[in-house]
Amino acid sequence: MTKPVRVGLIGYGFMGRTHSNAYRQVGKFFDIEHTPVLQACCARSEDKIKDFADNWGWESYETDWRKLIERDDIDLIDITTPNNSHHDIAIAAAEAGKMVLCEKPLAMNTAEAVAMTDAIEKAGVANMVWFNYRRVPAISLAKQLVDEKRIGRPFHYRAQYLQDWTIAEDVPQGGATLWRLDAKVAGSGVTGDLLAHSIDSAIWLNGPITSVSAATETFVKERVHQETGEKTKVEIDDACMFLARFANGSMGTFESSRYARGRKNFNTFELNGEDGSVFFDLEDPQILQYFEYANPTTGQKVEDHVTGWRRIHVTNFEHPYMDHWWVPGCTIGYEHTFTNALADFFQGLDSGKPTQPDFRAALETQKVCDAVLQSAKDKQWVEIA
Ligand code: SOE
Repeated sequence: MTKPVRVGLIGYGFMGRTHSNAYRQVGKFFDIEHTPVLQACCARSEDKIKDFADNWGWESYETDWRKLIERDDIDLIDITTPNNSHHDIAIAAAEAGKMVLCEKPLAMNTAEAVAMTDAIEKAGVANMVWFNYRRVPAISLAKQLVDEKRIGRPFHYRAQYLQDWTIAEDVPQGGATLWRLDAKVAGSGVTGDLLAHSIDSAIWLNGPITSVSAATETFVKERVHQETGEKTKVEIDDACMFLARFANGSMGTFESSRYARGRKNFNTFELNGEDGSVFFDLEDPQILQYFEYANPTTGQKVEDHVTGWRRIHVTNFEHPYMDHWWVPGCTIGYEHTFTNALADFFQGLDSGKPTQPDFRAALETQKVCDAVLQSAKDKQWVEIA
């Protein structure tokens, strides 16, 4: 029997579109009891949100998120607005007893993330944070290989997240589209925006991070602010590199920049263990590279003239999520990671086994982000509590 979940989506930008698409697709591709109803969307600009609602098939719209939360025909609030609004919206939604989904990073900082997690847990409402890359089938397969103990004792974790869209000095900060460059709205630069993804994947694949040592740089010191038209100091990190120690004894390196010419959304990681390694690159998203040194069933070590890295084309029915899409060999893309995430969320409601990452998991990522920024400021290692 179908159980409708009436969704109220806040925000109509890039993420508003990816989520709307996922709500439209999920019930068609996944066998789920709880299915979304596109009940209402919300943004301050009436013209924009009306067009958005028409385009994506939302049944109604609001221009004040508090009104949306007050509506008794809404079961779930989905937050896709800029980072400085996540805290207030999430807490109000939880207190109103709504389920809450929130875009990453969870909050502007750890203090906010703690308050949000407390409110969510006190209300006991279903929740999830949209770290969508976990739902790339090749990344989920990497997690499966780790869980199957094919990697063995881990030694190294290496992540890069590179883009190049802020190199030009005349890119303004602030405003509707470029809020990611405004620290007052975004909280931080690449650390919260890009490394949060890398940290979430790292914790998922390799366990908790216990300490970090970081350096950040802001290459363009002043930019015109879109709202005031005035040149003001840029307070975000344009690039960030950090060393990490994991609780399992392995070491990590993380690098992120929006000044890596030619790199548009280059999100990679490699995990090296005693028995094997995995490597992933979002610019080659269907492929998981795997080096097998020890046979997982016999335990036999293999290194001979035909041993080498395998490029596993993650498009078979045996691979995570793929049996829900097309036929073997037919690829899926970026937008499907959001649909896969939503399917996991609704399956969690169906089974009563909550899905991950929830607010508490995202709080751990937030703590690492804050420790990274603190370390860069103090020029010393920072432990994560
Ligand atoms: C930044 O350019 C951005 O849009 C991030 O905000 C997203 O989280 C990332 O997945 C793609 O890049």
